Amino acid sequence: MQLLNEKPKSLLDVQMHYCPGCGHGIVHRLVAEAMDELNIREKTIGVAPVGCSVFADHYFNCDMIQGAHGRGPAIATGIKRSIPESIVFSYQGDGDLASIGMGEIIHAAARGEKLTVIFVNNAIYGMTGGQMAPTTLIGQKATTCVDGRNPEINGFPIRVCEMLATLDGVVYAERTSVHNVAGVVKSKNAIKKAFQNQIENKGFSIVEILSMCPTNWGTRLDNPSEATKYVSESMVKIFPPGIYKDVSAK
Ligand SMILES: Cc1ncc(C[n+]2csc(CCOP(=O)(O)OP(=O)(O)O)c2C)c(N)n1
Ligand code: SF4
Repeated sequence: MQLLNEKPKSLLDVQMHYCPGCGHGIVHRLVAEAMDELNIREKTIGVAPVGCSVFADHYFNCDMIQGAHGRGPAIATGIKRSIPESIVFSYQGDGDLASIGMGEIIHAAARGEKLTVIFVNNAIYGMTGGQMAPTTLIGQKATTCVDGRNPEINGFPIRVCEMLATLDGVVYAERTSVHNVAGVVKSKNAIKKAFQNQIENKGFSIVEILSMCPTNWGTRLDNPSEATKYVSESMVKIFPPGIYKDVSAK
């Protein structure tokens, strides 16, 4: 019998703790597949965030370190500068990267640190129970805006890829999603490219991946497809997938 699909070697054979329908597990698999295919597992060092993916270091089969909330890019900078031959990635949620860690990500990008950033945007604080994030959509309900995000009170969602693409240190910024098969395939290619850029010693690369949080979006847990519909019907309108910067394409 021909084996068509096997677990990536860059993932440990353990059960993940994510909720049914969560996008983090899919993104983990794609990162691991990219590491396997580029044959970089043994020299890769990942920085796990604070957020639902805080246990990413229990799942990836490469060297990992856990960062304080939002500090992934600073920790990754220190690792990459002291071990330049390593491949370093920071894995972050939208609360981690775009709220408490906004200063870190902007300055790492502006400095052109040779890092790969995997940014999982699920438009909410998942781990702490569904508070509003900088990426929460207008009208989206969260525990800290129970009637829905109101721009008069809560401001507007932040488009991270568009913003970082303006910085000269950034060589690659792409937004994808994992809510359907086409999005998963594009996410995989984007993650691979973001690692490839680092292998070629280019500058800062970020992949923003729109992802589902059925638990805190109030969608039915027994029907995770309601959450994928929220991505396709609402999130992509505010956060259009696409390549926002690719210096190598010039
Ligand atoms: C310094 C600090 N402030 C606040 C927290 C509480 N906290 C833990 S996870 C989190 C938000 C995580 O949201 P996000 O980064 O979007 O990740 P998700 O859980 O949605 O994947 C917060 C505020 C913390 N752990 N440390
Ligand atoms: S709370 Fe949301 S982000 Fe966290 S594991 Fe559950 S579905 Fe995923």
